[in-house]
Amino acid sequence: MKKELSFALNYALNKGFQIHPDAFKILENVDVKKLEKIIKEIVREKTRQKLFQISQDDLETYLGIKDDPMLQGEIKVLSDPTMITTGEGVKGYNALFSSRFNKLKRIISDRPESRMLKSIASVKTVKLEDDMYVCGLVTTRNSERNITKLVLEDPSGSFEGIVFDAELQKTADTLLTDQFVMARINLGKNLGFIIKDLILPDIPEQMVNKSETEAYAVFLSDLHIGSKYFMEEEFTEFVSWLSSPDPVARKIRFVLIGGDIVDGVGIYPNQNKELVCQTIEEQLKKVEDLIDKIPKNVKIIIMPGNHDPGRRALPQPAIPKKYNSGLWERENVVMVGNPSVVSLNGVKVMMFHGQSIDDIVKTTPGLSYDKPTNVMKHLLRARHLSPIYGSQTPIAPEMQDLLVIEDVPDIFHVGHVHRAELDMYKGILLVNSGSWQKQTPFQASVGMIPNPGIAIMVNLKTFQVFHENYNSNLNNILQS
Ligand code: D5M
Ligand code: FE
Ligand code: ZN
Repeated sequence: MKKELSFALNYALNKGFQIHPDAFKILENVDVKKLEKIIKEIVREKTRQKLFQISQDDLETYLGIKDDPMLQGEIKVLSDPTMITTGEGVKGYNALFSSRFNKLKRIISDRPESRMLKSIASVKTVKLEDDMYVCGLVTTRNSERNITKLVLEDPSGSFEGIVFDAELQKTADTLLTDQFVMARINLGKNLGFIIKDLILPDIPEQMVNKSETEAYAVFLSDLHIGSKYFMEEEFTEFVSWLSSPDPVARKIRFVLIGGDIVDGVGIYPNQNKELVCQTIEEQLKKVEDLIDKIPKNVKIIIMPGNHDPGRRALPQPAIPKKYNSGLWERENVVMVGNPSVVSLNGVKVMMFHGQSIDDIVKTTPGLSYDKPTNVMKHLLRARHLSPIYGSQTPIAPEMQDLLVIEDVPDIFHVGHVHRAELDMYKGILLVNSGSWQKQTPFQASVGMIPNPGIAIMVNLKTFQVFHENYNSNLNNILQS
């Protein structure tokens, strides 16, 4: 028994108190630094009442940890790609890109400038005197010393424009291939088009939805269960904290897992040498065992990432039942695809594993792995979760582009890059939930420094953010 605990027990016994076994269980879970103060105050209060027994109820009342039955835990899945119908070959890709264009054109039509929008084919034929607006997907971006050339495409055709303005060039240089943009254009002296302004769909400033009660959500991702670098001890400690008397733990009603829940099998060469569980079934069984330690009044949302079983191309359906029906059958578990939008007591959370970050940091000046929330802002401005087609992130030829950010979320939850980080953008809380896997030899070889072992928690009524750090090597971990 810890010395602080035996001190507390002896203190109460010496004052003539009895301690009920259920109360003892709670004391065992209390932070040892707080034990002395707690026991002395309870003894003083109960001595005053002339009641010499300490019960579970006494402790729960003192610690404010009674689970509040009024705390809501209502979850609705608002958007989930699990039941998608995939198109075929070229036909599928045409449908995908025309859906992308149409959805984003609808989004940008809220802008006043869009009343002056013309099709690309038509601006080529009319005599341009005033500025005109066109919109399209970026097919090429070429930066030379002091100009940037852009090629945009809409259903009527494609057009090349040149950016001369130095400030505007900075914006142009951050445009991603296949991203949607609106351009103000004019005809230059030698009949080329000059781009005078670039307008992104972006997010309007808005009021976020909040929960009526103070329920908390925990944001996790990249557990990599099955990998020998999975921080099993720390994660188990965190899971037992969820049933501890800590007042924050007692208010948790949701746990969101944003992908890479397992390390998978055959994901990278020679992976088997870095696995402690060699099959998907074994890995998912371990997930089940850990999840079973979470209190049953907590809803757990599980979304896949690039290491989880099932389809690799985006959008990804939920982890298929055939690998572990137990997860699908649990009453407190909700299996969703990647990306998904869920409502937690009315707060809209958009969950996306974040595969596209790899492609974006490679081609965009100013963006890097150590500030993933900056990439998340970029995605919100583009109103698309994975604009670049044909790079490392596989995208399936769906009839609809389900990666367009149609609904503005209140919280945007991403993982993948193994760096826990928080930020805000136009009232939206941005959470990158880090990881529970130590730095792997691969990550070390490319200089990626993860900050694993941090659980981010959000009070859904106030949007106040907390975190629990289980990584003894990290002190100041979150920039916000
Ligand atoms: O990815 C964790 C992070 O490591 C993510 O930012 C991508 C990066 N990563 C992982 N494997 C590779 C390869 N082969 N090339 C480049 N970057 C990589 P995770 O999804 O957890 O493996
Ligand atoms: Fe990962
Ligand atoms: Zn990943």
